[in-house]
Amino acid sequence: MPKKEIGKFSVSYMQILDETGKVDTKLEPKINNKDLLAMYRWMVLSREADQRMINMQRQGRIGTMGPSTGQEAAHVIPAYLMNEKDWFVGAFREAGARLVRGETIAQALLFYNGFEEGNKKPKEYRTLPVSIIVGAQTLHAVGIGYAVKYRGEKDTAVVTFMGDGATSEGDFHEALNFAGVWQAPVVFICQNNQWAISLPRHKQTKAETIAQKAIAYGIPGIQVDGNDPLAMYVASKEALDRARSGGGPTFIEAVTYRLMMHTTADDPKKYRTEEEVDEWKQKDPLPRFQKYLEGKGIWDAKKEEALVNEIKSEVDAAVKEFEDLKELPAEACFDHVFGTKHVDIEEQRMEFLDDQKRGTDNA
Ligand SMILES: Cc1ncc(C[n+]2csc(CCOP(=O)(O)OP(=O)(O)O)c2C)c(N)n1
Ligand SMILES: [Mg+2]
Repeated sequence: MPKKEIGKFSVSYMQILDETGKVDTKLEPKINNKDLLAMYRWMVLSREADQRMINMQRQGRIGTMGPSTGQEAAHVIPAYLMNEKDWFVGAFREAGARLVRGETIAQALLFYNGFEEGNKKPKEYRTLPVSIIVGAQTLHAVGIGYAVKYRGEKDTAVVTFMGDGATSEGDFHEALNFAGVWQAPVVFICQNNQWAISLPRHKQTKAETIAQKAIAYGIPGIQVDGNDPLAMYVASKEALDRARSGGGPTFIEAVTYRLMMHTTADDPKKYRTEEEVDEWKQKDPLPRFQKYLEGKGIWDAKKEEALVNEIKSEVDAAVKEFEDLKELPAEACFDHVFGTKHVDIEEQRMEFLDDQKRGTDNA
């Protein structure tokens, strides 16, 4: 019996707006000016909030946080394309996307200062809290996707984010497998930012691309320039349309870069070179998008200056709102462990309150 080829697989890469601001007009999506300017604004707001939070952490005004500077196109654009019926199941490096979804900067500041109130969201708000457990959220997303399908909810997609490091977790592979088998309406977006703390992408996997992992699970996968807002727009829209119309899951590898530290508790100079960071700075999604808008005649230096000032005031106001908040109850950490009151948790709460009353610090 001769051997015969029974499968042939390929992986596509998409870039529409390159580093220099040149556009591939054949692939360029038709986006109205209002949406283009709104997406740019979210990206600039995300960057400013991020930089401010790093400064605040350095000043001891908030706790540890993980910056998303440099990765704005990869998460802000898909979030912009989502609607209120869609579910957002993030990891911890999609701060801009969370702002697009309606979370406030003041809430983010609360979260990074350890206050549960930062996670308080209206019931109908289909955005899950930050998932610190690397990769776990991908399974939550598929579970929700399965429920959406089981209940026959129409026009609803679940979008989940994970990093390159998460793709080595068992959870990630189980999630992709279930999503493929169940044809769950899930859009997986891997922000491949080249690093998982100090572990470089080439030590994460021997595979040439992360996108190709989707093939093994029967899911359409694509590698996209994750610093290209237009490519992210096209890939995310296609994936969302597929999910919402019953076409099943999609996997997007967004190739991007973490320009800052892993978290404010990390010093990246210990494991990567300045040259590498400088090289990626040339691919920054913000100036690239700015050039594109200028080329379309809808942006200029004056508008940029006005936007930057407006956004700085917006962030100032959020910081003030957060810092003006009076004492928040320390026992809030017992409030949301379960959906309803639980006897063990209530016992721990009483013990904690008792300790507080006695002025001991073993709480
Ligand atoms: C299950 C689990 N293992 C380890 C950690 C510690 N940890 C936090 S972030 C991280 C690296 C994640 O890298 P990646 O998935 O690429 O996301 P990035 O931080 O680059 O956005 C690790 C190992 C964790 N939070 N959860
Ligand atoms: Mg990473």
